[in-house]
Formats: sequence, structure tokens, C-alpha cells
Amino acid sequence: MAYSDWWKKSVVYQVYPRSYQDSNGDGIGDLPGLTSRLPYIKDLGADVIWLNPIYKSPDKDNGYDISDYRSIQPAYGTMDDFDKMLQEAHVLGLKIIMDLVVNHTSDQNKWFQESKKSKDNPYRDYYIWRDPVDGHAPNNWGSYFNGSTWKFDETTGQYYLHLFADGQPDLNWENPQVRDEVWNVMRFWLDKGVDGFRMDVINLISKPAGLPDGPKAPNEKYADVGKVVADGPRLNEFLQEMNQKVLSKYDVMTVGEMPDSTPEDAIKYTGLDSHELHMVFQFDHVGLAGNADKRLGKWNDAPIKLVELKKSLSKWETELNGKGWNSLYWNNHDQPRAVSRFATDDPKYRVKAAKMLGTTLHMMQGTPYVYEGEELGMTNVHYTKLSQYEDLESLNAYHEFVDDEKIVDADSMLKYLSYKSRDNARTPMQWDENKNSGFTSGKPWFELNPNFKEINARDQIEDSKSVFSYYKKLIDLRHNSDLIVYGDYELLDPEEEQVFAYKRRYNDETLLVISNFTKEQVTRDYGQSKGKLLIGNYDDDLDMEIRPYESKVYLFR
Ligand code: TEU
Ligand code: CA
Repeated sequence: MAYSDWWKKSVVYQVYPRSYQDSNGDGIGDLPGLTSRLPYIKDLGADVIWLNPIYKSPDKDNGYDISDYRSIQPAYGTMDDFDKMLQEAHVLGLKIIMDLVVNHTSDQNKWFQESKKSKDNPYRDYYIWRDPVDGHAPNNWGSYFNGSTWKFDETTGQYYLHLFADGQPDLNWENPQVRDEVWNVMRFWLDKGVDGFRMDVINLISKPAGLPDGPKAPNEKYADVGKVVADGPRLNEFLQEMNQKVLSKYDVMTVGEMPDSTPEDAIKYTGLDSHELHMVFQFDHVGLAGNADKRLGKWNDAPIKLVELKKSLSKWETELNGKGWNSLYWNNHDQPRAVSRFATDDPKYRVKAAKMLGTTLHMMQGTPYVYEGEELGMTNVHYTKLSQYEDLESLNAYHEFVDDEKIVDADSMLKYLSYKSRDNARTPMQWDENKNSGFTSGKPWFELNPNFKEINARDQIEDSKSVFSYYKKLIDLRHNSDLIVYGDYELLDPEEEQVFAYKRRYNDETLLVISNFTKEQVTRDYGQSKGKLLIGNYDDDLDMEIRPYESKVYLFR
């Protein structure tokens, strides 16, 4: 059966349920809370909600460690609450896609509890177990969350593999029984009526045969596991099996989270004839900003260079055009807040800067994602103390680099955390100016950003000049334009260091997008005087003058 490409014309809104809306005063966001906010998401104009994991979990990695794929985390509510939420969303015309986390489970999952009991347990091969080599871990892979990817288990004297935390053992996809279990989990949710999946690190599921050591610089302790495991030998085969046995039977949307993936890989997964996934969610542009000390990985506070950002985003625009499909995003629950990272959260420019980023992204080819609070221009939280952090990635990195290996001093690491930590995205949603910003009547699980009196939904919904109202217009433009959805893309002036300008073309129409990424006014002529202004973030248009963080879009027919 052939389905239409509604997912190409959609805008996705991402909800991190823990921080969205609490309904019962326990300080934790939940499903009834989300249900009560669905009309807000509808008002914004989003079509699809990507819901971060809500399954039963010991929450070592906020739900990305699932102990039971068929039940709801009690703090989020009951299955009944889920069904009501889904039904309510559908009544409003909103689709719900679930987070499918099947590269790994929690170590509390029944499958792993069985697997670790003995070498001949029927679940043993659900995971990846290896003997020690010379009394050490079987290879040199370093976990995404620091330390080795191997953990020794006394019971059977073997190591198990975990690309993420040691509480997140990797499933063995070579085992057909594991794949059948995953297909059944997918059917369980699809039969309830969910509208698709965002698949967590799905390009890491096929490990290279023999699990060989990876390349490693002499001063590094471990090899970068992403470089060894991403886009493994059987990945396309596994995704095709998933499509054939499950996905092809439902009209749903699928997006594969793909760290360390290339456009060539993405075309294989999302190409017209691939029968795999609809779109990729890749990390090129958020992985930018190099560090002098590679051992620190993503941890630095180097601002992103606009020339590199343009190159990265444009590469995906042009290489996937007509061949594959990409997701467009500035931030999610794993990334700092967009406005703080890619522009400025200086109160003098914040509103302009947030709208400028929105314009730059929403006029591109791909499916745009709005992460909760981005539509308000929410900012990084700017913590100064380690005790304020909650996220295990941030805490592990601090302990490894500052305490154990002593390769960075505490003050610098705290600066890096305040710029890059995932916790920046996880502070509760800012609904109004009241206590806890309307997120909870109790004690919030995580401190709110103290700027909620200045930045909150209630103020912005009523204000036609707010970031929220501007995002509504951006989304509305896409819904009414094949040019924005399907047009070709051309980057203008690649080496220009202050302005991001590009064109889109479709049939006889051309769109011109001009964004100033700096707080200086500049003069640029891209022929805009002959176009019709579609949208802009200043009240008037000074033609060739481009003001601080100004962004404007012109149509030519
Ligand atoms: O993230 C996958 C991933 O590649 C992470 O290493 C990501 O780059 C990192 O969090 C950035 O700081 C997914 C989920 O989105 C993340 O929340 C989970 O922690 C991770 O998988 C493990 O399931
Ligand atoms: Ca709650």
C-alpha cells in the first residue's frame, strides 16, 4: 500500500514529559498534564508530537533505560491516562509519535535480569556477553557516557556491552528472537493507534563482526565508539526487516536518530526505494565547534562559526534533495537551548534572535522540530555549581575529566557544562508568571529557570509580537507553501561571516531568506528590493540594511 507524504509537510513539537506539565502536585510532569496542554500545541500549529520515553524505567537516563516496554512509568500516570491523551490528541488532529529505545534496555528489564543469571539462560543471547581478554575488557571502546563500554559481571565471569551507561546494556540484534521482540513491542503501540516512532540511536544497533578495537590517539584512554559502531554492516537489512514485518502495514511516520551518520548513509535509509525510514535526525551541525583538547569531546565553550554552520546545514540540504529526507532542529532534550547557543540570550536581543533562528530553520527543506519552550525563546539556565546538575552525562564527564584524569580544571569544566549540558533543555516548561511558572503546585523535580517571569507562555500567547506568535506564522507559512516544503536549496555567499542567506526554488517561484547572526548592522544586496516581503522579525524593512539579528524572507514570482 502506498501512503502519502504527510510527514514531509508536518511540523513536529517535542515534549519532554517530565518537564512539561505536572497535574497532581508531585513535581513531575505527567500524561494528564500533557493532555491538558494539547490545545496549546494545537494553537501553535504543530501537526505531530514526539513524546520522549514514558515507559517504566529506573530513570538512570531519564527514561532511556526501559525496564518494561508495555507499561507506563507510574510517575507519568496509567495506561488509561495514555489512551485518553492519545484519543484527545487525535480529536484535535494531532499525531503522537513515541520514542522507541531498542539499541539497549535497562539492566532492570526482565530480559536482562534473566540474561545475567547464567550462560545457558534462554535470554543469555539477548545481550552481548564476552569473556575477559588478559583480565581486561574485550576491546578498547569508550562509552558515550564516559569510561569503558564493558562492564564485568561476577555471576558468570563475563563482560556485557553498554554503549551508554552501565545500566543500559545493549541488545544483541544478531539474535532473531530479539528482533521479533522489538517488532512485537512496535505492534503493541501501533495497534493502540500511535502515529509512529522516533527511533533512539537506531544506527548503532548493528555491531561490526568480531567487535574489533577502534582507532585511538596515543593520549586517549578509549576509542570513540560512535566511529566504530555507527551504520554497521547489517543496519539496512534490519531496518528493511522492520519495515517489511511491521511499518509497511501502518500509515505512520518514522524518524531515525543517527549520530555519526553521513548524507550518503541517510539516503540509504530514507531514499524512495529504501523501504526503511522516512527521515533521519543527524548531528552534524550540533557537533560543530572544535576543542583544542579532543579528549574532552563535546565539552567546550567555543562559539559556533557561522561559515561552518552554513556549510554543515547546506550540505544536508543539497545532498538529500530529491533523494532522502532530513529533520530540521536547533535543539532537543540532549542539546543546550538554541537561542543561547546559536545566537544570544542577552535580553536586549533575545526575542529578535529567537525569531531569527526560527526563520532560518523553518524556511529550509526537511521536517522542522520545535523543542518545548523553543517557541518562547527559552534560554540556558546558566548554573554555576556542580550540585545544580542532574544529568548523568554531565556528571560523569565532570568526574572523569576533573577528578579522575585531571585534564581540565573545575572552573573551566563548569563553564563548559553551563554552555553545553543537556540539563539546559530539561528545566520545566515556563507557562506563566506564578509560582513555579504554573508547571507544578508542588516542589518541581528540577529547578526552574529563574527567568520565567520574563519568558512564559501566558504573556506570549496574547502578544502578537512574541516569539510564540512568530512561530505560529512560520508554521502557517509552511502549511500553505509547496515551495517551502519541496523547493531546491542554494546557499548564497558561503564565506560571508555574519549573514546566512539562501534561496529556495520550486516551479516559477523563488524564496530568499536573509538572516543576520550578529549584533551589528550590515549592508547586503541579494536583490531583495525586487521581492515581496513574506515575513520578518522587525516592524519595517530597510531593504539592504540588515539590523542586529534581523531575519527576512522574500518571495519572487
Ligand atoms: O542520544 C543519543 C546520542 O547520540 C547521545 O550521545 C547524544 O548525542 C548526547 O546525549 C548528547 O549530549 C539518545 C537520547 O536522545 C539520549 O537522551 C539518551 O541518553 C541516549 O540516546 C541513550 O539512550
Ligand atoms: Ca505528576
